[in-house]
Amino acid sequence: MPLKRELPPLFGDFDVGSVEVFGGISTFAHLPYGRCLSDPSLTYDIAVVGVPFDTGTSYRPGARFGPSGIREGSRRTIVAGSYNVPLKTDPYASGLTLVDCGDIPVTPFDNDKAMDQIYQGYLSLLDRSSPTFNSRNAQTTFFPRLLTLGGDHTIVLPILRALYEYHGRPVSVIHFDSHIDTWKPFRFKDRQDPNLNHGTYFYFAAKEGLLTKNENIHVGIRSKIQSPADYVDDAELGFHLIEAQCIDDIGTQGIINRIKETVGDNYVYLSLDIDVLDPSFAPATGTPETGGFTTRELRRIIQGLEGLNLVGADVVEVAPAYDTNAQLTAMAAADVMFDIMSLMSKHSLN
Ligand SMILES: [Mn+2]
Repeated sequence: MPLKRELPPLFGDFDVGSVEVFGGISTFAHLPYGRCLSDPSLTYDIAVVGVPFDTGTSYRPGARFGPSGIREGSRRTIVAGSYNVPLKTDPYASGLTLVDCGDIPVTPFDNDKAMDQIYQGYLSLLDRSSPTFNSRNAQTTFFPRLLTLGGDHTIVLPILRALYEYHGRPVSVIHFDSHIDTWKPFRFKDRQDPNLNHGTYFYFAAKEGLLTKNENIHVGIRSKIQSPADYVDDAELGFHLIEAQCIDDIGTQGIINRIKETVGDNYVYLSLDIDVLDPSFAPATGTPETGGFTTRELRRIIQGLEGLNLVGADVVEVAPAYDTNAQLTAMAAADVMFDIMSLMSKHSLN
């Protein structure tokens, strides 16, 4: 039976924006949700996508809940009121179309299958036109850009494969992490293939030619290693390295300068393991290491990367089950991601 009486205008007489912060269904920073994978006609300039995969983890599992955790942590980034003061920009007011595409479905039962699902999903999300860009920038080719919420770090290999296929050239990687993730993969005695996991994916990426030769850089490294030879192997794969304690000597600006000198005007992929932060700022992660950056230091460095040709980015290894009740890790991840989104919305690819 339809209602006979007329209902009062529920949202006409009070401030909807104040409820938006804590009410409603979570998308990243309250972006509109698009079913991008099932609807190829959906177009956007920048899209957020979750990859809930964590069966490449070596220590604490749980990063499959990272995408939903980071979305929850991003609630205070609202559509009306997100002017990014240090970056002097508001992505929502940029005129670009921003969307949260939800998650790429990935199986927890077969890692090879999951890698293929991520690759296919990412490629499908890249294969879109822009609703706003071409009319405003006739001289520049448009490429949609994806911000990925991980997931453990293994997911970066299929992402880099998709970017290589789409752009037809290797990218330079800026890798924020406490670990180098270029470790030589071991081989099970009864298996042919060397083992892909969240500490070896960059080894595969370099060997497959997905990375530029010598223009990639790790930032925030501080884990124990097997021997100093690990750093030699790492350099041979094309990586420069800034250790975490380096910040005491050259400061955030010194680190920004070294990153920019390394990647230049190459196409850049920014990959950020939340364990680059000190565990006191980000306890909820798979392989925590003490002695990391503060959230303020990390955000200052990210904010200093304006003007780079960012083709894509991720924040990975957020495992919300180990977070504080105050969601410290999820909030840090969300705010770092919003800074990266702000960088992208200010600067298109050229
Ligand atoms: Mn790590």
